[in-house]
Amino acid sequence: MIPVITAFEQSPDRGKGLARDMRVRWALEEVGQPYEVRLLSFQAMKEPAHRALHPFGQIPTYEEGDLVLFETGAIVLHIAERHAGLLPRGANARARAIAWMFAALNTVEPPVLELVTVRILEGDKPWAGERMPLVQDRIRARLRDLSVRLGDADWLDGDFSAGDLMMVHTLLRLKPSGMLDEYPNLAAYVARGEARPAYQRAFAAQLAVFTGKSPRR
Ligand code: GTB
Repeated sequence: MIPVITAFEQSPDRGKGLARDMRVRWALEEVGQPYEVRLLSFQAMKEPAHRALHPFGQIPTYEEGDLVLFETGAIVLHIAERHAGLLPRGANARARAIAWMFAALNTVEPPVLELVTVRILEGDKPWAGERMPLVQDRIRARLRDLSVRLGDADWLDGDFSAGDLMMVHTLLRLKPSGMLDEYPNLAAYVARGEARPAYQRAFAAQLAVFTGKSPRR
């Protein structure tokens, strides 16, 4: 059964791979599972037909036969549990890889999203200039700890896993800020993720939505 995911018809990032369908595309590419994409306008995302799949009217969703999923953490975990390649075989190592997925989503991503909020949604508020350094400090605290834990390893816990996939994609959102470069091992970690052939294929596919040119496979 070929899964169908949803993505932005017109991504605000203009194909930079920052929208979260990229995580699902990347996971599917890592495990070699072909997929189809249904593109949605902002209006269609809020209509009842899509809200039946995603209660918050967002992308991405994942449909596979009778199964409908939303939330990238749940979707990537589902893919990783059903295919080889994104979770270790050993029970303890597997649990630790899943813990890194949660760490990306629950511990690292919230302050990263605050940066976007203060820049874009609150940028015109008189207090935005004062709030920015507070938000940046919270991000640096997470990056410092993550950098120490990663050390000179390639991936967070042994081989590349769904935990790294979620963490790399979360950190990518920081690239334009320059903050990642303050932690060279994290910048190299993200670059290693981006260099993976599966990432490259997923990136090309989402970029093609923006450029209108089909990706070369
Ligand atoms: N927790 C959910 C998950 O992980 O699946 C969050 C899903 C989500 O935030 N979806 C966003 C969405 O549908 C798209 S990815 N937004 C529309 C809405 O809420 O109405 C977030 C995103 C959007 C744009 C950029 N960008 O332009 O750089 C990056 C990331």
